[in-house]
Amino acid sequence: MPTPSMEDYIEQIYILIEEKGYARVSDIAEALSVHPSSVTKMVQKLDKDEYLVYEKYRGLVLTPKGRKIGQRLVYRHELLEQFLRLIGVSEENIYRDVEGIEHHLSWNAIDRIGDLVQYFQEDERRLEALRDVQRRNEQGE
Ligand SMILES: [Mn+2]
Repeated sequence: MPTPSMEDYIEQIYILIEEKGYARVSDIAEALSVHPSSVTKMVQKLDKDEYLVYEKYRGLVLTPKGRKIGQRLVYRHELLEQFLRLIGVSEENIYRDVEGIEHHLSWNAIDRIGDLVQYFQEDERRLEALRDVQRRNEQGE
């Protein structure tokens, strides 16, 4: 199992490769606001654990194991953003809140949150009922 920090790197490398076709150390460092030497160190660890292969001229290539996990991490991040938006969390808090919780939930909890998001998406009236509760609570505050 990757550590939270490894998860951040795999997630970011997956996104960079999806968007640009490649992931350079400098791009990863910028995306994660860390020093390039930290990226190099982590890339070596991820290579050793077989999440990616570091090839001198081709750069970083995710292994099938790294790609599979990367895809799940991106899904988890997007689901949690959707969830927080759905329950009415302010837009300016969403990204930071997701970064704060994403590594600390079990996949079981992620799947159940997925059910809840689906529950609200399947019938518009359910979301309206939640908004009613929120309006009442705001008036009471
Ligand atoms: Mn994330």
